[in-house]
Amino acid sequence: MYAQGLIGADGASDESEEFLAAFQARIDAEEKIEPNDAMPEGYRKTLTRQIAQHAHSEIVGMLPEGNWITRAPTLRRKAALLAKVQDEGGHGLYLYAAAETLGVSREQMTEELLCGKAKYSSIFNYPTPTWADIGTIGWLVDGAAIMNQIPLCRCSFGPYARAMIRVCKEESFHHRQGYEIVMTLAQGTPEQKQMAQDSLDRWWWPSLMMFGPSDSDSVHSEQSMTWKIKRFSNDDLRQKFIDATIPQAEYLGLKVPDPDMRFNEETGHHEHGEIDWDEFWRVVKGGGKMNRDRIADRKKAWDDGAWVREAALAHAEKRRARQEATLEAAE
Ligand code: BYC
Repeated sequence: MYAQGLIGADGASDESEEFLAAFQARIDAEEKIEPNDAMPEGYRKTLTRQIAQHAHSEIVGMLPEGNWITRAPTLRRKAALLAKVQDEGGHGLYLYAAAETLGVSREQMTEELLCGKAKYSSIFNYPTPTWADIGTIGWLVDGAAIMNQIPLCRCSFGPYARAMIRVCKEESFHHRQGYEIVMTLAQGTPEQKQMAQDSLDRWWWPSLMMFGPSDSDSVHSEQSMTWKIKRFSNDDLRQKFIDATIPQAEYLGLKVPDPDMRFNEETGHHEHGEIDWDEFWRVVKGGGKMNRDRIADRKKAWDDGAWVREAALAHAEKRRARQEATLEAAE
């Protein structure tokens, strides 16, 4: 009767019924689980998977926008974009640190990303051909991220929940700066407005796909919700995002590229047309326009940064040796 809450995410568990029931009771009582607490192996694995994927997404998510830092139209835009991309790097680092508390090393996660084995959000495999894409990413991608991540501030695993509080505050600034870019374009010349519309056309469906497969195809949702890692299903969050975003598009005088989108007076929700799940899975499996470039760019950044890591290690070693020598001299 309780079984789906007791089995590890890998479908197997060595833990006793009593242990698993006591763990679930802590979750049900809204207690936070901390790194040194006993936890089912499935819980540890699910969180390691999700947090690592989330960290990779933040790190790869720097690339589509980083591309525009040198081409931002004004100094003000450039400063804001630079700060946003740095924030994303910071989010990646908190999240790698949160995943490390579960026993996986940063080196392992980095290695997996660089050899193309790790998953990261499908959204970052699309190109950013115009400046409007920087606005649209802030408006839609960060908007979707906030919808998905606010509930993660109440995740049952303490380090993840705490990291998400700061992440969400920063995402909310990103969302506003993106919306303001799109608003400026939408209220500008006809060409600028068209640029904003074209960008919305490109990013609308990929943004809906960010929330993951529909509930019927989401393999992890049920267990993750029982463990209070996730608080809402993929479809529920997608719906909340659509309901919040359609009025924003209307205010801008832009139209989402979905001929079937309609407002249902009875339910109070905007109903969307069919999502192209074949495209989603193609991108998730590495077939997106930018998958290969993203990993190649990350690898180049990693290789180019080798001297910084080596210098930091050499400096730490020098300090340690100096401290040891001082201690020995004092003895
Ligand atoms: N892209 O059973 P499901 C950001 C995979 S960062 C790729 O529903 P789950 C931002 C899923 O991993 C954005 N893969 O899984 C950064 C699973 O595969 P595996 C990222 C996806 O975990 C910079 C399989 O499909 N946000 O926002 O219960 C700038 C079955 O899915 C995707 C986070 O990571 C996808 N879109 O639910 C701006 C938030 N969706 O592992 C913004 C935290 C699903 O079995 N993560 N898959 O091989 C989550 O909330 C959940 O992991 C998801 C998926 C809702 C994404």
